Amino acid sequence: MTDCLFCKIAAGTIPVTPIFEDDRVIAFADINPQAPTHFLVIPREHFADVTQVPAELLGHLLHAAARVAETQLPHGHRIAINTGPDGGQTVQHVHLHVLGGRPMGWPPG
Ligand code: D5M
Repeated sequence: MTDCLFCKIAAGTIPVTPIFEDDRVIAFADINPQAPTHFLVIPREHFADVTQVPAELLGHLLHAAARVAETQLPHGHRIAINTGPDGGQTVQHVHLHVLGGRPMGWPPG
């Protein structure tokens, strides 16, 4: 989608420093970090939210997030997928938040 922020990041129009990337996904630091380490994992292909993502790609996104977390966050991490207005989603291109570097509270706000 031409007016989608994360499509522009995936296409390289908006530059980011990739933490990890392959032919289907890219991971990069969140511009507004909510923890000492906070990165996003997005598919290169546009899907508005997690309900639209095919199972195999969803597995690949989660696997990529876990592999990067494993190397960067040895004490643990949280993966979150905000979805829709009640879920707090503000960018309408599915993305996994990976947070760590401090103890996480529960329940989340
Ligand atoms: O999270 C959307 C997230 O996207 C939010 O944490 C900020 C982040 N964001 C927005 N623009 C950028 C750029 N340009 N680089 C990196 N991160 C960005 P949501 O779950 O939709 O509320």
